[in-house]
Amino acid sequence: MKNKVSIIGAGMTGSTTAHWLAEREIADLVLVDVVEGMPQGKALDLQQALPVIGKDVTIVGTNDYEATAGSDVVVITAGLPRKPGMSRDDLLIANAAIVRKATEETIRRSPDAIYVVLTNPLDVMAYLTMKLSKLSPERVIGQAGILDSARMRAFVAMELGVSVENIQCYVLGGHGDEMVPLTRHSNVAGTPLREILSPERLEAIVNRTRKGGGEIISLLKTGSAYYAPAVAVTQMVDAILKDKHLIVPASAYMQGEYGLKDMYFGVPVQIGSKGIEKIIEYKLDAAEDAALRKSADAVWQTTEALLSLVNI
Ligand code: TXD
Repeated sequence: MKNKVSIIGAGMTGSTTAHWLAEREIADLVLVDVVEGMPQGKALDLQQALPVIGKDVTIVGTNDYEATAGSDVVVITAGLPRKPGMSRDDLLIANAAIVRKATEETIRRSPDAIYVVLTNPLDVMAYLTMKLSKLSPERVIGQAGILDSARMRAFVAMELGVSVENIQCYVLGGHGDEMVPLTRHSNVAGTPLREILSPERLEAIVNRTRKGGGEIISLLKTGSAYYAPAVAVTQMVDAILKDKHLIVPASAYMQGEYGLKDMYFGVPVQIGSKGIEKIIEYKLDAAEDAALRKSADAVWQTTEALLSLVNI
């Protein structure tokens, strides 16, 4: 029997995730959106691309959650971006309502699913999904760290003219401006980044990584990044469906790890068929620890704002 992945929100990241996943031929796909005709049209278009690349999966586009029944993985990308005049709290309320609906409609049809959440504010929306679904925390994972680390890897590759395959970077913390690129743990074919790049160049790469999402938003003018976020989700779904025990940074529920509790936060995790199998605790130096705490404070503030605005 084929696996089934439902993607809620067939916008830029949702439909691009469907594209990357279809290429891997690892699951039948369902795209759900509130806009009438749009998920149906995108699904049909993508379905018609598959004869050319020789992939046999079924892609359904719909406005009805019924088609999501029995999903192995549910990906939540539904949400609104911030519009002029909208505060972060306004966005929080709007996206919390959307994520609530997506979670409630999917969990009763797919009680055994693993959830991968993408909607912003990411760490808090993953928290909300976990609370509303009443799933155990390891079954709800937020995507941020693979993307942020991939951005840093791309910048290092561009700087050094080395294959991206040789570059490992680890960005932890919340998915926001306070994220923590761990330069001490990042390397090029085993050689620490700090031994290859000058402190100035490294700092420039760290700063560009932190602002990586904003750089793309200001270039695109409408909307935000979608190729890299979508392929990051795809890697997580692949690791779940193939039970890969893959270690990547992702947003996970903290139960004392890194001294944090009752919040979602970006840390190294091991992903397999049951979701998060393990949270890995790096030994951090004082500067890394301080940066992580600052990032955690920012996520905690948004989590508290959610709790004051939304009943869960
Ligand atoms: O790495 C990350 N975590 C991020 C997160 C990287 C990129 C995008 N990030 C966030 O994902 C972004 O800030 C948004 O909160 C979500 C979705 O971003 P995307 O770029 O895909 O936005 P779009 O193109 O506007 O798509 C959102 C879709 C759109 O088609 C809406 O009609 C739909 O969500 N939508 C809904 N679908 C189903 N159900 C409901 N209620 C609903 N409301 C809106």
